[in-house]
Parts: sequence; C-alpha cells; structure tokens
Amino acid sequence: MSTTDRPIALTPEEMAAQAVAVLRANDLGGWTKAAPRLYPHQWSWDSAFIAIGLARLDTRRAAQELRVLFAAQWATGMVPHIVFNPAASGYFPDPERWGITTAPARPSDALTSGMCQPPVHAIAAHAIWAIAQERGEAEAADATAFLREIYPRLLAWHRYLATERDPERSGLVTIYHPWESGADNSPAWDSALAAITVEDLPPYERHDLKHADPSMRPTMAEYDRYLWIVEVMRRGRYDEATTYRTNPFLVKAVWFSAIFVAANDALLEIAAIVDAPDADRAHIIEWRDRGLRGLDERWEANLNLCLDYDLRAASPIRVQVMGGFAPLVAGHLTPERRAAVLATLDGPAWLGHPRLRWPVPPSTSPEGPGFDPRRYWRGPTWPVMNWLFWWALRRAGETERADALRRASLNQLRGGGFGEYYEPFTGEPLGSLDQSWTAAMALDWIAEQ
Ligand code: 9WN
Repeated sequence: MSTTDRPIALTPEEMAAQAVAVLRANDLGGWTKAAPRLYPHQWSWDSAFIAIGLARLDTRRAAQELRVLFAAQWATGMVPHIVFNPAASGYFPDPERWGITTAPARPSDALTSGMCQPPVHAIAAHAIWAIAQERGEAEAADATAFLREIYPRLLAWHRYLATERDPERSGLVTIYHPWESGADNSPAWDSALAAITVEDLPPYERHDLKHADPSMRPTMAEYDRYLWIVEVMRRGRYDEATTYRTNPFLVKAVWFSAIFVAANDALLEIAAIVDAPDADRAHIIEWRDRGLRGLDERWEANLNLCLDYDLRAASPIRVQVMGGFAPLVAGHLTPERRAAVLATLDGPAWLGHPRLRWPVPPSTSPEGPGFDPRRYWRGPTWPVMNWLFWWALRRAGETERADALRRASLNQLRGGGFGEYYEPFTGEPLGSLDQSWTAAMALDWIAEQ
C-alpha cells in the first residue's frame, strides 16, 4: 500500500496521547529537545512553539521552557538559536565549532550557538498566560508573575532585533545565515549562497546525514557555505558591527520580519498586563509600525507575494516561497492586501495546486523554481508552519479558512509519527520523526476543537 493510500488512523484522543508521549520523551527536565536524535538540543523557535503546546498540558511547565531558553540570552539581547544540552553529543556544528567562548556578549553559564531564529517567543509567552487565565486563580497568578519576569528579557530581545539587526531602520530584520531564517535551505537563499566563496574552511564531518536520508537534507555545497559563514562570524567574535561589515550573507528576511511584527503586537499586550512604562510601549509600537512599512516596500505586485532582499547583491529575491505570505503573518492587512494575499494562497501555485495531498501550504510553491517535494524547505509542508498560517488567518478574522487549514493539518498527522515535514503530494512524513514542535502543534489544534 502506498503512503497516499494509508488509512487515516488516529482519533484526536489517540493523537493527543501520542503527542504527550513525544513531548515527555523529548523532555530534558524543564526544556525540550527539538527531536530525539537529529536535534538533541534546545532550539529557539522550536521551544516557543513547544511552549504553546505544553501550555495545553501544564502552563507552569510551558513557562519553564521559555525561562530556560532566555537564561541563555546574550548581553546584546540576542536569544541564541541553539542552547546545547551538555549531556548530548552527535549534532554538528557542536559548541566547539561555534566557539562562542571568545565572544564578549556570550552568556556566562550556557553553551550556545552564535546566531538567532525568528522571534515567536512573545507570542508563546502571551499564549501561556491566556490559557492560564482559564485554569483557576493560582495558575493565572503564576502566569502573570511569569510575564513580569520574562517581559524585560523579551523587550531586550526585540530591541536587539530592531537596532543591531536593522541599522538601516528599514523595518526589516537582517539575517546573517540561512539557519537564522528557520527555513534553512529554501531556494530563497540559493543565489546569495552561490555568491559566497568558501575560503580556508576547517574540515568537518556532518552528523545530520547519520540520522536522516541525505536526499532530504541540504547538499554538501550548501553545508560548506553554512559552515563558512559560521567561521566568518566566529573569527569576528560574533561582534554585530564586525559581522555586518564582513559577513558574506546579509539578507532582509520578510518571514522573520513579519513574525517580529506579530510578536511586537503580543509584546504590547504583555506590556499592558505587566504595567510597563509608556516609553516601552512607544518603542514597541514604533518597531511594529516600522516593520509594517518595511514589509509593504517589499511587496511584489507581479507575484502577489512579499520578497526577501539580498543586501550584498542589492536586489530582491524573486522566488515563490512560503515567506512571501509575510503580510498575512504580520497582520494589519489593508483590504487590497488581504484580497491579494488570499487570492495567492487559494490559487493554483499554493493551496489550490491540483496535486496536493492536503490543502496545506508547501514551503516552496510547486510552480516555482527550486521546488523539490522531498528536500527540506524546498517543497515539503511543515506542520508548525501550518500552525503559523492558521494562527495568522484566525487573527485576521478569516475563521473559515483557518478552520479548514486546521482540519487539513490534523488529517495530515493522522497517520501518526509526528514528522518534521511532509511530502506535499503524498502526505508521507519525512525528516525526523517524533519532532517536538509537530506534537506540540497537534495538541494545540486538538484543544481548539
Ligand atoms: C539548524 C530544529 C531546527 C529548526 C529549523 C530547521 C532545522 C537545523 C538543522 O531544525 O535546522 O538550525 O540542523 O537543519 O530548519 O527550522 O528550528 O528543529
């Protein structure tokens, strides 16, 4: 029997029980590894999504997830993309390769990577608080206390993104590495990576290929470039100004920037709950509004999508990737932009594509250059990204579309396994199984039923 014919098996109750089991098995004691073998450490944006799912089980444990992550925050305000579990080995680049010990801004008591990922954290912190409000007085009070504790850290993180990562004050966040986008080998980064000359790169051995099918992972040429960028940043001691001057990869990333806009809205709500000073709120509003203007400038009317911008090449990146839906995630849509974004989403290049197994957005349009249905961010669908689309559609008041997406996303997961990503035409789970954020999103969706 082919995967396409696999019967829909799990009931919501069975799926929820399996999701809980995955999150328990991946629990490191207050923090969660992203996946059992391929990703044995804490990843930044994974943890934010995981916290949203965990909140359905225990809001205090969910808060702890973010607490551990933010304990590794850098002096600059940066939240690192990986916090290493000292008890685990087998992931590369490892702490030694990142070499943050020479970086003045590193945290004193955690081993981390030297870059960041999209800032979903304020959205997660607010979600924990909102769920706790329905769980009785003690849990609600603890959640408010948690917001008071985490708020200054969230503010510092957002200030870092709005300043160090946007010295041009364009409203768009600059990423230094494809890993920072979260969508590592998206075709959006192909041209910027191709322009990089790899110089004296120390030898290395990939560990990811021991745990995953090489045909689904980034290529060796991509890995050389990923590692070379890390090398350049490490040699610059992860100093922001140095990186901005020397890094071979500098891209204004619209998906990241849109999440930052939405996270600023969440931070504003948190600021109100914790009675933050008016001056803070004025800054957050400024960051959000600047972000909305920045995204507006990157809108490409011919494609009806938003485009990333390569600062090194001084040119927009014309590929049809999931990140093009940035305005939907950012919210505050004008009627014209709403109509355009939804028409693109419903159209044949995306949810309306005739070959899709489930109407959920592929990471790259099957109609666009660079599409590959099995390789990582070049086509597969990512349940956690479906969650972000669902959340954004609901926030935009597109309730029916949001419900349809939630149902399709849950159907995709009914075969079991909690894949990292899925083949868009067959629905086959790919990459790592028992992926924590996939299990977490299932729990959140099931709780919404
Ligand atoms: C590098 C953990 C992470 C996700 C990313 C995803 C993948 C790492 C890798 O796994 O990236 O950060 O080794 O490929 O692309 O979005 O956070 O799940």
